[in-house]
Amino acid sequence: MSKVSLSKRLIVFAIAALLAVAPSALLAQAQEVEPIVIGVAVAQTSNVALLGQEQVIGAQIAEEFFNARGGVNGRPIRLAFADTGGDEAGAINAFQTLINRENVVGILGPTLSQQAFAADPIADQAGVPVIAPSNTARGIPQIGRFIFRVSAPVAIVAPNAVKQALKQNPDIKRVAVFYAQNDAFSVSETGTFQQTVKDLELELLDVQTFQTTDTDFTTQITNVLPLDPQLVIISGLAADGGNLVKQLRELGYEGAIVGGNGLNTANIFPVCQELCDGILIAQAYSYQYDSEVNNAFREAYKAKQEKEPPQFSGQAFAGIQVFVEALTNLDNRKPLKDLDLATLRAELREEIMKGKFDTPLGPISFEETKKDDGSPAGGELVQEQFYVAQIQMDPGGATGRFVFVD
Ligand code: 1QQ
Repeated sequence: MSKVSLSKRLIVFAIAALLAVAPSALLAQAQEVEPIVIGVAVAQTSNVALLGQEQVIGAQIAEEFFNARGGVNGRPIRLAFADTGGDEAGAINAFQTLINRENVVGILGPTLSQQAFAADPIADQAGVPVIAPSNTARGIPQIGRFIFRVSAPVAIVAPNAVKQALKQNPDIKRVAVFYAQNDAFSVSETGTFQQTVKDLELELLDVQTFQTTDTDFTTQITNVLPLDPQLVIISGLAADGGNLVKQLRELGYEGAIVGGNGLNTANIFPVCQELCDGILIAQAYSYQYDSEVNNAFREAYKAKQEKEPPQFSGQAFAGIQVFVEALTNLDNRKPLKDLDLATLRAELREEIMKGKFDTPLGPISFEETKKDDGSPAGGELVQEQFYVAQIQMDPGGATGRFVFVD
């Protein structure tokens, strides 16, 4: 018996003695209000924390929000956080800790697709549902039956930013593309961007590669600038992407810039400062979306952070919401207290798959996918609304914001 449960038993016995009721009855009640533990495995450290920090905030707001509304039929949830850092090994460790030590019912995470391809198979084999809050590469739900995402795939989201660049300047013809070749999401996203360039009958002048750990992009930029691009499209992560934008401008590039999902955070502002101004980024969430749950989330976020909620926070909130509502639906069908952990996890997978959820992202649901060999896989997101935002920096470049333009 652990120290915690020993002391809990002593308190229960003391209360029972005072009330002169059977201790076992009170113990059963104490057991019932044990929180349901949901794991959150995102990047709280490393460069990837520029993206992961926003997920922590979104998940914490969801925990408070749903517990204030009674949790899962009166039983509170508790989020168990495990830091993945920025790489695959960190994500695998965090998943193992949450699955085996925290005994979570499911996991929200990890931050990067690159990490998901390494860590998700572990959860899938253990029969633990995973909801990806920000994994947008092709093939994520196909990792396994227990894998879902609330982050719409790049193939659907990314083209909107290129179309918006053309709306703003219909003369654009010549396009250069940059991407981080050591990151699965960036490779997937650049494939979509390059296909979009072809579909829109633009001229793809050049494709330059870099690493997410790079800080100096002079070689790639000086290769491209003589070709006189009118649009540069970047697929990378926040620090490298922000530096690339900064150096493009410093070396004289004046045309349009489309950034991918890895640049989709105000945490790039300190990197490119006023030179971030004008970057177009497609969005799977808008704080302006008018619904009861989004208005409540927006208010809760603003009360804490004194700014509008960003996409990664909105998606993390939505992921926790899916867990809470699917658990509630399951509890209504089969009381959770009657299920062992393995059964609960397996049943939760089925509830997530068949649920409909009214989230800050709008109404969402999931559709079954298959692996390449035809065997059943996880749930791909079905979402209706997408947007485009443009970064607007204040003079001096210390502050700025995402302005929705579409
Ligand atoms: C992915 C992404 C990241 C840029 C989100 C943080 O979309 O890795 O799939």
